[in-house]
Amino acid sequence: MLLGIPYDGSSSFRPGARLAPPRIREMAASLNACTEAGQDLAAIPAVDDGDLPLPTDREQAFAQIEAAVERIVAEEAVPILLGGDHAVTVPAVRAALRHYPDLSLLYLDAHPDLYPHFAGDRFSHACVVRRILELPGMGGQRITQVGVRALTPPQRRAAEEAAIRIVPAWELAAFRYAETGPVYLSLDIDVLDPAYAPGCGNPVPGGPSTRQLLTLLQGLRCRVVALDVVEVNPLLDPAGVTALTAARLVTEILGTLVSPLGPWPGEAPDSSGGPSI
Ligand SMILES: [Mn+2]
Repeated sequence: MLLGIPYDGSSSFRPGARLAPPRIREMAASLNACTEAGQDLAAIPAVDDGDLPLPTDREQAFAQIEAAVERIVAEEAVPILLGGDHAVTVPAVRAALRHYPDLSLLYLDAHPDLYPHFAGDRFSHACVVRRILELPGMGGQRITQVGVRALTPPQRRAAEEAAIRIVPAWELAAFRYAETGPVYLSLDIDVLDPAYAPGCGNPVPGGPSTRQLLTLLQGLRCRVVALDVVEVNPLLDPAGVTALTAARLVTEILGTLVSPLGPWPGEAPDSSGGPSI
């Protein structure tokens, strides 16, 4: 179930992500409903539920996001959320965690988002993982943060204390992710190098290319039960390339939902039948 979340009231810098859902849809229309390798995504009974109408009050907006995600997961459907700034992930994970108590979080982002508060705001998009850590039933051992390259010493300590797995941008080439339980995948477009995704509020140089990230996503060995792509800012994306890239990344994640799980890319098939999940 595709759902736009036009919210950017938690952006700390250069807001505009509230405008992303229609822009991502517009650019997605130029892509075939197939993955790069030709998997037919029409095999997924997908529904686009439009954009969630949201009030300006943040507490009410978060409550509505949580309720919307709860409705989708209750039907065992996969919410595909188009943000919005990254703060929308907090109510979405809360709802998913209620339905999947053993939920893991795979968080792709240049930033660790582990500030206890940012400029006095506990629900800034810079505090998302910190708030998720506080959710009942969620522990740091179930959180993997990938592509990080903006880790301050206090955030590093917070990650270590919570036993979060941090995979910095410079270790991405060797990264493999396999998880047997349900996974919430949160993709901040700023995980990409700004050369590939310039249209975001808080870019950080030194990230992976679109090619490297696509390969990483295609290599996931897990069951994604909910996903979001956040922080695309159409005000900073005049050519639409960031929105288009977001759409492309989503199609490859959807490919992991329809394909039988095979060997890691570049590795020989496992005679035991591959990873058991
Ligand atoms: Mn970020």
